[in-house]
Amino acid sequence: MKRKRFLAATAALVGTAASPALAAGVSLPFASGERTLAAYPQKRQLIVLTSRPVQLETPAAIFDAGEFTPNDAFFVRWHLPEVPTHIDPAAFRLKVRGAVTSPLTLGLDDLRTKFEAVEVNAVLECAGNSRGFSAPRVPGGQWANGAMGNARWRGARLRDILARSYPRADAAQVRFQGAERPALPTTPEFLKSLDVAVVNDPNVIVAYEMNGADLPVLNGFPVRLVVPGYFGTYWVKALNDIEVLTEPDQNYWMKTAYRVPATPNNSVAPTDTGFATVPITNLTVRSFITNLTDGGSIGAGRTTIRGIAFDGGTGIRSVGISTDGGTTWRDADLGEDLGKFSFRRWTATFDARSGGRYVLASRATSNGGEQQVNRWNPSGYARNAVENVTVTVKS
Ligand SMILES: Nc1nc2c(c(=O)[nH]1)N[C@H]1C(S)=C(S)[C@@H](COP(=O)(O)O)O[C@H]1N2
Ligand SMILES: [Mo]
Repeated sequence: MKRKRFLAATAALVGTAASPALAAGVSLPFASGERTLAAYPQKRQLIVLTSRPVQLETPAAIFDAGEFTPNDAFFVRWHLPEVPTHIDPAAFRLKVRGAVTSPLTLGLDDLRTKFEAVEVNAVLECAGNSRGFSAPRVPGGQWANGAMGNARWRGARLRDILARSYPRADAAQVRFQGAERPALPTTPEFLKSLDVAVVNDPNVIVAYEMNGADLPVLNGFPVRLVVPGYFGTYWVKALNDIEVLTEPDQNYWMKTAYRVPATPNNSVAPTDTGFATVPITNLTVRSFITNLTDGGSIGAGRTTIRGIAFDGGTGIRSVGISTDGGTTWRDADLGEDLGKFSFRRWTATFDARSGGRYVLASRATSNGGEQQVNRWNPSGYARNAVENVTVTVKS
């Protein structure tokens, strides 16, 4: 029954961009930010960045509704044009192979029943989130701030799975691949690797549930890697192959793509060349005002500013709020702590004077002491600048 429903839901994914239900567009606040909205299978109306591969952005209003991003509103990012659309959960197999003593082939039931189930609240953010705001502009998907989301992930610990394969003592990295393959033989396959120290982190899981439900097919059904604190590029979707390597991975997606300058704040000047790079790892600390929009107008009187903050895994220490464009700051009240990898809500109030104009800003500090900074790099990765939200008060 379940499987039939799933196949029906995904059938519309095959073929053209005309299949999803289209709605009116949106205009994102940067050059060429005109986008259509479309409802893909298992998704509500989301902002379409590209349709082949399908890349969908979460509208900003969703982040004001709660700390967790609903599955049907969660952003979607794939690299290769042909994404998995027909996955039979009964036929699904996850292989563990390479530099191991006992290679494994696991079905979905094995993952659910043979390993302890654990849960973690964690933000998934694309390294290129907010890239559209980079100045000067940089190539790549021109995302606004919606290539991120927070979910409660449930699954088996990666280290427990690996332990059953008895990795060899000379294991250096572990490589992950999902179900999709390139359309052309010359295109590199999408492969991502993590150091042995990272795969042994008990927070890293092979997730078969997202917010208490199956993963949407566009978010990696039936299982995906969840690497709390790390950028989304490592969170391999439709995961079906785990290979233990004895040497650092030299494949395109590790050696060439998803690298940042090995400089303070991973930042360079647009004219800089010849700098060393390293693979991107942890999320940078960020905060967003979620209930007020830039250029909007509000009523006079006591006004609530509400938002979210998160970082790369130490948790949020404080969020500063300014109503005067960053001249003065005071602390917002932090909401419930849902774990160090989760969105953390915050609120503050201010008195909005009739006819006034306020340049609002939020600035988070992590428990690790990291603050939001202005950075620029050629891929627009890890952006976490303090952004202004200017509102005018009706008189
Ligand atoms: N199999 C597979 N997994 C993947 C990718 C991909 O292209 N193929 N893209 C990665 C990147 S860069 C990101 S940001 C996240 C996006 O996850 P989402 O689509 O569930 O939001 O998936 C990651 N996992
Ligand atoms: Mo990404």
